[in-house]
Amino acid sequence: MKFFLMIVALFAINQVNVVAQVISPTPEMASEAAKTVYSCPMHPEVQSKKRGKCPKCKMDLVKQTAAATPAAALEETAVNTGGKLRIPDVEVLDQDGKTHHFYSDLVKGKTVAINFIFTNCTTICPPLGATFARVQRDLLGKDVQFISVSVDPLTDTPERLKAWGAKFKAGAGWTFVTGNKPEIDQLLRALGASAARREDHTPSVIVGNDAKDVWTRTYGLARTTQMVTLIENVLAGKADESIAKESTQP
Ligand SMILES: [Cu+2]
Repeated sequence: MKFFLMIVALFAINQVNVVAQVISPTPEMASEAAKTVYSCPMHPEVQSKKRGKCPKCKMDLVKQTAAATPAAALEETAVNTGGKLRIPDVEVLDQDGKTHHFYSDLVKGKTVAINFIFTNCTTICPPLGATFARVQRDLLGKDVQFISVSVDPLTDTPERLKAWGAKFKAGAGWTFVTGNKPEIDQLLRALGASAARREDHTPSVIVGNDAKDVWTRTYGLARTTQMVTLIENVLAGKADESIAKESTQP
């Protein structure tokens, strides 16, 4: 672990040096840099003035803007609503083109795992989909619903989402959600998953038991067994924060 951190640190230092050699900062750039904060999407407490990786989960730190602080946004949402995540009941379309109200039809009274994808993504979405598929198979017979919300509703038609799900052999109980952009944007904001660019979307997964009002968030690229354990705990009404955090440790 220490060795790994050293490598990360050396890599970070090296990158900074390269940047410093290429561009000599102007005063404006320096003041811009001073204002810029990079933070981990999963661990908002991890903040840095430089690009790099989160020491807790190794995710790339992302530049913090009002629109791109998913974990912080979720916390804010939870605090604003007295600890309860307020999930909008917007109209959405599933992969068969059927209309649903997001909260009342897909979430209310259920245990759900929600991730955020777009079908043209060539980076984290394929592994996010593959992980969901493995978790769904491991939880076969358990009352858990899987939901993938498109962060690119203008491109992701129901047909595209259906084809994308088929690649992962998505089973019954896995709903792919798209819809009109304003509604989907509202949904993404409420779930703390909006990003200025679709490429910057969060790899986090929201796991919740609506009946027992237990909600947590985990890293969508965590090991399958860790996500399975977390979902089983949430299904049982246990929100063990340490489980969510552990799942991001190396
Ligand atoms: Cu992606």
